[in-house]
Amino acid sequence: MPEYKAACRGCHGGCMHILTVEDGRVVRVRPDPDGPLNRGRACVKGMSIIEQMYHPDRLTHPLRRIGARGDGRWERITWEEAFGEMAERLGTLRQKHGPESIALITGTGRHHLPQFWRFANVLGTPNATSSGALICLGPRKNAGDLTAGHFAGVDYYGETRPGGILVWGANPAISGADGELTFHMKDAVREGIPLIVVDPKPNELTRAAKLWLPLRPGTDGALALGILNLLISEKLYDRDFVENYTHGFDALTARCKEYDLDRAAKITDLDPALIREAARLIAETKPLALEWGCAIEQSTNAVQTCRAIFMIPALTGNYDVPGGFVESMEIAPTADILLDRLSPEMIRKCVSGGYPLCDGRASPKLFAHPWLTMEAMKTGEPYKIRALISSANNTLISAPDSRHTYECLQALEYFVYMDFFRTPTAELADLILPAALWPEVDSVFCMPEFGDVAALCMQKVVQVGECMADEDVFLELSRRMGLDYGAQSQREILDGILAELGRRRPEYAGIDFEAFKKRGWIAPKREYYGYKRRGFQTPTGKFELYSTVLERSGADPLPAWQEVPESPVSRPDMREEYPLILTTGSRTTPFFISNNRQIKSLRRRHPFPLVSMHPETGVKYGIREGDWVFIETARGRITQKAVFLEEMRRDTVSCEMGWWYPEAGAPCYGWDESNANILTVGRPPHDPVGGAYQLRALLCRIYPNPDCGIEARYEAWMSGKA
Ligand SMILES: Nc1nc2c(c(=O)[nH]1)N[C@H]1C(S)=C(S)[C@@H](COP(=O)(O)OP(=O)(O)OC[C@H]3O[C@@H](n4cnc5c(=O)[nH]c(N)nc54)[C@H](O)[C@@H]3O)O[C@H]1N2
Ligand SMILES: Nc1nc2c(c(=O)[nH]1)N[C@H]1C(S)=C(S)[C@@H](COP(=O)(O)OP(=O)(O)OC[C@H]3O[C@@H](n4cnc5c(=O)[nH]c(N)nc54)[C@H](O)[C@@H]3O)O[C@H]1N2
Ligand code: SF4
Ligand SMILES: [Mo]
Repeated sequence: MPEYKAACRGCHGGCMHILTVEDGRVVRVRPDPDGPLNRGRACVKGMSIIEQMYHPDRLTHPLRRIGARGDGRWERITWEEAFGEMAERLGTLRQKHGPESIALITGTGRHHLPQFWRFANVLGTPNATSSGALICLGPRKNAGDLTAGHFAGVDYYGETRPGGILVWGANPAISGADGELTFHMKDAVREGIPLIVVDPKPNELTRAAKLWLPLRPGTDGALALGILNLLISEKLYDRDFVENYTHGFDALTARCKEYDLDRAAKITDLDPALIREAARLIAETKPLALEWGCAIEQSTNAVQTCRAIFMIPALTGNYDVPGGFVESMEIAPTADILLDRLSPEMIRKCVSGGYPLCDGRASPKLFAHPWLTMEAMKTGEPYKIRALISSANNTLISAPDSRHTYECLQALEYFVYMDFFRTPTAELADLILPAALWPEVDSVFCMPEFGDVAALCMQKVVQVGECMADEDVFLELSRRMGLDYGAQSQREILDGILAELGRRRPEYAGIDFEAFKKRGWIAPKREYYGYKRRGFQTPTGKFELYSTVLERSGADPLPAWQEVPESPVSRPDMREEYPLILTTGSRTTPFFISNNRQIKSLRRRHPFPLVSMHPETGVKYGIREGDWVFIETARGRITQKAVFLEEMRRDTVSCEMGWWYPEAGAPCYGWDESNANILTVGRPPHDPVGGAYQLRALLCRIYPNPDCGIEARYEAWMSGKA
């Protein structure tokens, strides 16, 4: 039977698997022992792909709404009809109200992201957004670009092993390095590589750590500045790096002085001795790598916090050294997003909120602000957004302030939604399009942001129903709308990427996509100390502690920290009603954000959303372990099931994100029962640099939910009775 090598995208991806095909169906999937990143390993998400592909609820053809919006009534149509309708409706709006009246939304990193942005630019709208970008990776990536002209990650793949890993606001034993494979962090724990972990909640990494700093949520920036202050004042930094390769050390020194040990300890609610010990351990550990996550980005301090944390491994001499915090390799480019198609007038019209990293001032890439873009649908401010194209985004679950999202989506004139399954968000659309899963897509997969240590091949090995890859939809829609997409086919784009790869690395020249499918991947040897050869790719050519780009765009050139808008400190008036700090997120192995809840083999592993708290906190509010609990903020309430963790901070509860219940049925699927974003804030104030909003440090109260029917409904569904 034919076998194919294909890169898995059950998370952000990176494992190579071998797919066996029989009679046009994938019948077997096994991890490729030679996969350069996974080496024969896989997780349950990847291994459930056959169940996902042939699931009875999988979308396999386009659907058109026939009832009122959100009624749950749909009719099957052909792709021909779907493209005809989209071209006509979107074409009319574009002509009558301008391309900016059409917004696009996506989510976390998926194979077609470059084509998503390319389509937006070709259509001529500046209003492309994502419920990930501004609060996930964007701040870290931008912090890297602003400071070093580059992004960096842990050197898991080189010959030298890290001497220690600083894990900050991330749980890579579950989430992976930005979703790329969890195996490496688990290996590090097994090998006894020392960890320093900054996280308010205990987990397997905090338990394995040499030092654990359970700080008050939302105070990461103050801790980072406090640590920098100690590194500088105690002369624990790398003199050669500071003197020869940095810009703005004196200014940074002055700024950090504002965060002396006492102040940093007071703000973060940590023992000053622990912070001091952490600074010393960071300085002693060589090579030290940094593994950081979205927890530090989901607050109004996102970019400056990321900048401060980014400086820690660098100032201690671990930047781009073997086994340290290393630059991504830029093996191949991603598909060109044709940014030059947007006129300056259109760029000015972007619903960016005026944040320097969104409006083009501090970053070449334009980002519409997701919450403000939603708001424009409802209020018409600054102008009305009338149509939305959603590709890989369950907005109602993943965007902040879900009730607001619901109202805004209801106000749309035209809404196209593309996914593998019907979701709560899909039910609000006019047209639902069936997307292709990873074994049904051809692509060259590099993640320049995440280390980019290999170019991997995704390949279409079968066709399921009428499912189509998002990138093919964008290409065809451009053709139908008479837009110049700049390429005749997806294959042409892929061959172009491989040709550029061959120019950058001549040893791989001449490999086209057909040849690449047979190879499966390209994984060159890592190089280090790029900055010594060519300087830093910043305006000064140095590692910019003082950012000249931020200075020019009117933002604070130095890392800074401010209390978040909703915390026990900034809102003492709310304390009585909402006495606890709430953080949301905390990934789980079987699920990827809001995906996979209908995949029974995965759901069985983690049937219900869990809210973690200290046992004494539970008892104080009348809760026993295993109870369903109401979690309530000023925005609303949801319910999740209580877990007691002895080492948890007593003032903090942590709930899971991404929950909806396919078993509750269309059109609502229990979208507001356990969805963390019912509780979060999307409106301003935002992060002044990058527009991030508050998902991690909020105020809440908790109390028992004695009549919860979620478990009974689940049991009925699992046993096939519902
Ligand atoms: N409260 C709270 N909210 C959060 C977070 C948090 O920690 N707390 N995390 C945030 C983060 S980090 C992120 S990145 C965002 C993520 O937000 P999203 O990326 O919107 O995540 P999902 O909710 O999983 O929605 C993705 C949808 O896309 C579908 N999908 C997956 N792959 C494809 C594809 O290739 N094509 C198409 N057409 N569809 C596809 C999935 O089936 C799913 O329904 O959520 C954010 N929201
Ligand atoms: N299995 C699986 N893997 C995933 C995903 C998934 O849904 N499932 N999602 C992918 C995506 S889009 C992303 S962005 C990444 C996210 O992966 P991570 O960045 O690891 O995100 P989380 O697991 O949500 O949260 C990480 C840690 O932040 C802690 N935390 C909460 N609040 C704070 C705070 O204020 N400060 C600090 N320092 N820590 C805090 C939490 O307790 C948690 O342990 O994972 C990716 N990988
Ligand atoms: S870790 Fe990610 S890439 Fe690897 S098998 Fe799991 S879902 Fe697939
Ligand atoms: Mo994310």
